[in-house]
Amino acid sequence: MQNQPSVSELYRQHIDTLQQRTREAIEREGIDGLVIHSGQGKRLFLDDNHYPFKVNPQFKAWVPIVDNPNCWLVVNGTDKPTLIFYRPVDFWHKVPPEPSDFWAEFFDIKFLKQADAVEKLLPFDKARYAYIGEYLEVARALGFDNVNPDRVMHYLHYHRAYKTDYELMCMRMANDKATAGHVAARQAFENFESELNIHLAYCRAAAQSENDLPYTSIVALNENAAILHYMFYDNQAPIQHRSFLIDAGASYNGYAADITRTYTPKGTLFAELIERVDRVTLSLVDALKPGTLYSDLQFFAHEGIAQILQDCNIVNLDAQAIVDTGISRTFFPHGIGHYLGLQVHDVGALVADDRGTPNPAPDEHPFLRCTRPIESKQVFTIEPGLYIIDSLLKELRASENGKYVNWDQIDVLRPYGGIRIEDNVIVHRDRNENMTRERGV
Ligand SMILES: [Mn+2]
Repeated sequence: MQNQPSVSELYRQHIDTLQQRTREAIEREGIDGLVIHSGQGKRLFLDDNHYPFKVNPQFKAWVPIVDNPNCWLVVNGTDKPTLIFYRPVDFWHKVPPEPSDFWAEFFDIKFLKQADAVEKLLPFDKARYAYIGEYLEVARALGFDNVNPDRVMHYLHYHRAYKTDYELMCMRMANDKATAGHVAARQAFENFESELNIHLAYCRAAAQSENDLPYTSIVALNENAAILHYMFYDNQAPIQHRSFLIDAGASYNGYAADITRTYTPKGTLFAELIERVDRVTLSLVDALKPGTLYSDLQFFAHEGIAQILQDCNIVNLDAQAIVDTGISRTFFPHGIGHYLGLQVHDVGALVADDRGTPNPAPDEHPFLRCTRPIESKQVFTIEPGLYIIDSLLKELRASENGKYVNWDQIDVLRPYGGIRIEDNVIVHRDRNENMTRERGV
């Protein structure tokens, strides 16, 4: 076994990669550099409270500061990047300490005491720089005319699909935390806890507060598992714990994990369905290979789900016909997965090139979130599902194809809601690394 490179060494290479991407992006745009804004606090309407701060992903791509608004980066791909670090005198809020982490040595750090005094720390010739951030009125007031230019954004987003070794390390750490949460959540389900208590058990084991998590966890018992984005935590335990779907992640240095599991006691048809969907997930992970189109996995997934619907007598057709008639889409109505990284649904996935030429999802699978060929250094989720969604089934029942469905089986399955099983996978040149399974979840 070779010695593992240190975090500092991995980060040095990461910064080198970002510098090189910046050089290319600003050359294409014909400018001298980028000014990247971490963001600002956002106040609630008619209130003096703030929403939780969510940092600009273009900012956290450079530096793992996710909790400090009013910071700025000035980068040109050649000079050492400048970090303008906000440290107000403030007895109301926590003031971040002076940076001393592994990343600090890679920046020229300037301190900013007052958010609105940043102008004199920014480059003088604003016309030669582009502002990258959310606050367009702030950019204009500071004198930036070039704001989030398409050419730059397309270039950066496209190349962000190729993760650096530092980023892969961060994503493994995020999977460490999330899988610890999943183990605890499963235990809480087996202890017949409420959705809220399961959620709290998850946060405690992942050692993250709700604001640290990369997205709102889905913690769904019984029928609620059929609601794809169920974001409610019932504080009453149900009378019966038939099934449990949890879609929950964790963050590390700004990088996300995004994992889903579904559980039920052994011995039922639903338990068999979970086992079968799990096999579909694993076979799709095996199909992730450099050179394959990610969209092909969407078709493989429908074949797999259709086979289950046939084998378990849910639909009285053969698997190919279940796909061809579109019936499989009633049971699996979402995309097979997405890029994962600084954002849970990471960017740059629906384009043909680094100019941003659109390459949208096919008409029959509008929710597919990636149409690029699979390449090494990319990180994907794989998340097939099988759900009993009444609104979609109602349409199916009223259609020509309604006669093929075994509605008695639907009635048996309805109280269990649905199934989704989602892994996080790094594609290497010669193998896949299933970060989630390797952690025993
Ligand atoms: Mn996902």
